[in-house]
Amino acid sequence: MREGLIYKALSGFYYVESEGMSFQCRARGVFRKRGLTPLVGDRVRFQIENETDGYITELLPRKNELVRPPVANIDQVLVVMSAKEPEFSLNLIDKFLVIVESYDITPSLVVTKKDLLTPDEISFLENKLDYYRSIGYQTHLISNLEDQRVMLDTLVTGINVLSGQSGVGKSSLINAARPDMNLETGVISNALNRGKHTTRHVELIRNGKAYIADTPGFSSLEYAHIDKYMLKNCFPEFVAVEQNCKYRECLHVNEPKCAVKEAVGDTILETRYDHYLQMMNEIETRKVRY
Ligand SMILES: Nc1nc2c(ncn2[C@@H]2O[C@H](COP(=O)(O)OP(=O)(O)OP(=O)(O)O)[C@@H](O)[C@H]2O)c(=O)[nH]1
Ligand SMILES: [Mg+2]
Ligand SMILES: [Zn+2]
Repeated sequence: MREGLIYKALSGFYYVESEGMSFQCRARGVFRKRGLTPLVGDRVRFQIENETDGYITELLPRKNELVRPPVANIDQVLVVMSAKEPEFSLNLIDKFLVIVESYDITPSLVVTKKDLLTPDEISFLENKLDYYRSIGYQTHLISNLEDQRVMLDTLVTGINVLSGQSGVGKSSLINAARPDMNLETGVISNALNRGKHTTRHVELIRNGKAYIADTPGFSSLEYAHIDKYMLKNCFPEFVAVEQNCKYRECLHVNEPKCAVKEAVGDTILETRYDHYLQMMNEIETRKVRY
């Protein structure tokens, strides 16, 4: 019996890396019966049939997993957003950060396509990004190959997931690190100003001690697992001041003497608070789905 890491899942096959070799594996039916699906990032035990094929017999315990993109055992999520094309959105950034925080995974923020901005736009954006730095997120505004390489120094040992809309430049970033991989990158359609979902499967690519997961761009964000008490804990700058709220269970919405509300516009960025209220509202009004 061997142990290995699933680095790619495609068309019912799991590609497992073990001791420098790659095996194309199927999962045994027992997984389906138990409702378990192996994910990219899973450590597994497998039985080999020959030099290239095998079947997975056991999933080793996961430390975490994301639904979208489907990856297990994540050490860092790089939330990738473009400065332009597709349009920059603080709203999407905040939603993304909340989702990653809700799984107790470290997020950091990468804004691409700096080269498409004027100097004024750059300083406006840097100013916003400084706020995210001040609340503890590693944040990079990058453009060309050189920036991309510098950014890759921030990868942590283990599994780093690139996550963001289609067309923001996730695969381009990996190509900067591993030109030999020659991942397919897409063009932005002019009419819609967004990507065309060039990447269609999740794949881990090794860069030294780090793995980077290239993922398809998402088209919707899933936060059905987040309730309003979890939500407020996903804003680190709220957590930092909430001991000064009058009520211990303060949700920072209508309560009097709320330290979070008092800090909005001062030390807390208004858009962050607006997006918090918006997500809170979506959580409170969401329908129970069967
Ligand atoms: N101007 C500019 N274009 C970039 C930059 N990074 C990526 N691009 C371009 O943006 C387009 C989309 O890049 P991809 O790397 O395919 O984007 P992706 O995030 O992998 O998209 P999906 O696979 O569809 O999720 C390509 O035409 C890239 O050449 C950048 O820093 N500046
Ligand atoms: Mg891609
Ligand atoms: Zn409060």
